[in-house]
Amino acid sequence: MDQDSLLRLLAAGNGGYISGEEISRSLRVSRTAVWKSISDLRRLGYEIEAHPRLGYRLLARPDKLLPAEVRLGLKTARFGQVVHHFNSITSTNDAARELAERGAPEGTLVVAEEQKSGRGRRGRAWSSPPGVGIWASLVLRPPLLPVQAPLLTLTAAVAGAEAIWSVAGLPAGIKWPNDLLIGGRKVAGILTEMRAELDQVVYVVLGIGINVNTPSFPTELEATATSLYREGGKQVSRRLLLQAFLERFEFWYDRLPQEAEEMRSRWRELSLTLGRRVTVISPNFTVSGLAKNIDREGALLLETENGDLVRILSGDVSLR
Ligand code: BTX
Repeated sequence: MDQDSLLRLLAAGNGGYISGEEISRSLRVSRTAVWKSISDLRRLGYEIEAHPRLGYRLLARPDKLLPAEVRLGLKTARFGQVVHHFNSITSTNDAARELAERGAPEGTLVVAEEQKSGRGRRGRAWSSPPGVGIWASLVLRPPLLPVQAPLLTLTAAVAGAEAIWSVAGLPAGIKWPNDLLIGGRKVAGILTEMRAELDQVVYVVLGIGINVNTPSFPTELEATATSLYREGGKQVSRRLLLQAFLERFEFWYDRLPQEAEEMRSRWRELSLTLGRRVTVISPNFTVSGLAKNIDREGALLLETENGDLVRILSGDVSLR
């Protein structure tokens, strides 16, 4: 039986009873099948009361990003419609890459309660403790050239900032290329990895980590990291936030590459980097200058002291 439909019915009851007969009629399954699916949901952590005369009543849903939870009320066509959920995993990007290699459709989402070896860029670690964040990766098959792939990081950053604003009411800004900051501290990061041929992207795995209800950070991150809970003083629903992210990301993604200009101007509004004197550090060079703009492919344009315009494809920015 379709678990999503059963959950939708129970959730629509708003804590009231719905009879087994009504469920079996709407879903066109036997009463025994209903009972079996109710048991499955209970095993996943749903608290469901069964009353001999009145029927079933949903008392509590697990605070986990289970597939049925992510899909319940999700307004996307593709992003997050197929979900692979893990209680614990090494890295959602690795699992999504394997799925992509095996032909997973665009929009396939891997999400975990906890990552044991969550990654940032250049092999850096991403702290991903259980139950308090969104650690998720999407399989994408974008109609882009490999050189345009950085646009995806910008697009996801815009979607992340919009989702945080709409669900938590907090203003997150974007630090080029892949960080979201609140009050100067990192609240989210994006890791984009791709497989490409010379003239075509085969697939992209786009991973996003958002510190949602993290109460405190390891000592080494205490000064530079923050969470929505720490900024706003209240718990934020990871489910609603993930759904908002998927909806905003799909919206902008579907406009690439033809209508990328609209996304770029939204990016500029949310940017913490443009108009600032910055230093960009990458393994091969360090360059300082005034951050003037981002170009069509998502590269950062810096004006150096002697007036040269330098185009930067990747690196770590420090805002001065
Ligand atoms: P980044 O290389 O820009 O940032 C990594 C740096 O951020 C670390 O070196 C550390 O200083 C700091 N940091 C580590 N953990 C956190 C945290 N939880 N909050 C704030 N700062 C932190 C950023 O890389 C990209 C991160 C992507 C994470 C997602 S989670 C789902 C997916 N799976 C996976 O393994 N990575 C991505």
